[in-house]
Amino acid sequence: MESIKKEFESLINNVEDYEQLKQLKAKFLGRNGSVTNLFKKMSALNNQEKKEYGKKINELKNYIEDVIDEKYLDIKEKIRNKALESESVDITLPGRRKQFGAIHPITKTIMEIENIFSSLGFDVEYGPEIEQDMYNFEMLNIPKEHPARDMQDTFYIDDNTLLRTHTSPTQVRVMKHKKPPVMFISPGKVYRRDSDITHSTMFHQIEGLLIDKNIHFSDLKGVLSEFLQIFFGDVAVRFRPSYFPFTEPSAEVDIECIMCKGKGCRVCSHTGFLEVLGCGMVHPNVIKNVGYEDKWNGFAFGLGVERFAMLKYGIDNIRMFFENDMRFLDEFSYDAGRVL
Ligand code: 2NL
Repeated sequence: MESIKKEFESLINNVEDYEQLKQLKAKFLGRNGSVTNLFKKMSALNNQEKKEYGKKINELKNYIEDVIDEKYLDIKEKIRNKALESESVDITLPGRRKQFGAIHPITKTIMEIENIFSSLGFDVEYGPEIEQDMYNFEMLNIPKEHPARDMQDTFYIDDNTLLRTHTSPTQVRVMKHKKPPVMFISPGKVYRRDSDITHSTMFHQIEGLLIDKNIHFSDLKGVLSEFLQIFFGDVAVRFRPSYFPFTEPSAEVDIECIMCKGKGCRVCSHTGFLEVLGCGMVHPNVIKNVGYEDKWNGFAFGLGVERFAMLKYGIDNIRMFFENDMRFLDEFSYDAGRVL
């Protein structure tokens, strides 16, 4: 028994994993194990000897079992420590946060502008992007030889069909089927054969139209000044004479430069003002073309959504809107103002 115990003690020290431990257990306690074989020898002994001898073997057996159990726990802990070391977690890393969706800055700007005009009593109307020459040009008093009608400036599908170059055709369509008075804006995509850092072949426009009786240029000034001050904050607004075939008189509207507050900078070409809108009193020919009686009159205006979004959010390249770089779009997400 002494030599079995010594042998066991020297072998157990070299055991490193479960497999070796299992083999060692079989060698001593298994069906043909050295301790098990000691029990088999007991049949040759008398009762008194059996009692003493049996007690001693049991003690040896219990001792071996205890040491094996301890070794088992020892191996288990070693495996766990090794895993903790190799699979360690860097608790200084920030947690994974939920990704929030974002409204595209162009959509966001359209929604803001729609909200302002809704609050002033305007409806919102949409129309097709593929238009007829009739609605896009003819009804709007744009003469046949006007450069905008040229193949160089407009995407034609056939002689009479084209991608709309402004949202005015939607306004013509509404006037054709709705009796006056009307007041609404029409947002949407428009297309022109032009592209550089400030022009894209597809861009977004919002046009507005108000037709009633005895409408004056002062009504136009009041509505547009109010709108611009709600959208950009409390800025100075100025109206300059201009020309459009579909309005008479026509004007362009400038706001005080929001980058330099009117002092003069690169953005406003050192003029202190930014051009943001085109507008005017609807030309009598347009009133006649849609079938309205000449007692009706009103005003109209048009603006480029990309330009409004660039000025409001300080974006200097129009292509940012169409590249869909997640780092850019994420700036407009619900989560963009997060505090880490
Ligand atoms: C600009 C100029 C403008 C209009 C659009 C309009 C529509 C109808 C009748 C008369 Cl149906 N006018 N729209 C009028 C003046 C200017 O847009 O610079 N847009 C970016």
